[in-house]
Amino acid sequence: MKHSEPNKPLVTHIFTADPSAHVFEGKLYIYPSHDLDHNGPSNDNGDQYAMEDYHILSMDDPTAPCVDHGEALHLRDIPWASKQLWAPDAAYKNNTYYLFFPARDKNGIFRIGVATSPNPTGPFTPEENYIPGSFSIDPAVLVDDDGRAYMYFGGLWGGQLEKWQTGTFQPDATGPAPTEPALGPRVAELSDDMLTFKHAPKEISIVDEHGQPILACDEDRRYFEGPWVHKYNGRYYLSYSTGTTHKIVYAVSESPQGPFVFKGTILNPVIGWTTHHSIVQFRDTWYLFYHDCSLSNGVDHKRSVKYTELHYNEDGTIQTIDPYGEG
Ligand code: FUB
Repeated sequence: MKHSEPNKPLVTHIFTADPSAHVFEGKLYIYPSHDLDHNGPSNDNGDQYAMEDYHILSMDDPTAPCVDHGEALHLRDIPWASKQLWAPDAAYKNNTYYLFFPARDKNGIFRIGVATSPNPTGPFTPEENYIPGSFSIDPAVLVDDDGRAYMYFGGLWGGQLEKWQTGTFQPDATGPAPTEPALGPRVAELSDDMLTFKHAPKEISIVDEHGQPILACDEDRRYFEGPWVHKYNGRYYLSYSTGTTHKIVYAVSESPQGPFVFKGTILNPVIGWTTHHSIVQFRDTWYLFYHDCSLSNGVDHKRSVKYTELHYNEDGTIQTIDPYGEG
């Protein structure tokens, strides 16, 4: 089998996107979306992302061959879901692996579900219903050092976050005016069994260096989708996609629920409209997992998961990565 290399597709026999990477049992496990080819519509609603199952990938280390463990969960086995298995994440707690995933419910509204397995590669058994009170897309779960677990989620446009500003689904709602604060991702602490929220999701505040909210018109910095939270030297780093400006950027907080202070860019734009990432430490090196559309020559819904090293400066800021630069 082929060895894995930085900035190269981890697998080429299927298209994969939205990688959530974790170290479980001393190995790297990647929980991606599984992109499907089709001739359906492509639009701002994200209809082109018509995924139906999840395949989990693993590597013994970043130079080892990447193994596809096959189908771990399929749409047909999720009682509440109708279509579009988008970006998932996984967590380990209570001697159990949890797969968190968004999908449209039978009314076409994105919800977030959970499925469990004794193994990091599944197969995963879904719960009968989605997590009560969940909505929108792109769950990312941080199990903190004290054992408390937090889910971060939310995405604009196809991800429907604008439609939840009142707390209930408003099908015709649009985002805030350009000079209003941008919408933030949501956070909810998970119950000890990881199957429900402890409280209604709260909006996370992302502010600039003066403590002023990032505005909706500030498309180089405002939140769009794909949150990820990791800890470095005791501080919480929230990273996310800016959507229309195609960057992965980050903000830092002393608390897992914010407010987060904007810091800078982690990843410059990749080939393709979407950009989606995760950050993980393996042994003593930090890695950024991301995707692009180079293998499909730019077809937005045929993406490939890659990784590269991530480096911090002495003050805790992160060095910006050029996905097509040296190294
Ligand atoms: O893969 C479908 C959607 O595209 C994800 O949920 C977003 O983060 C974007 O990558």
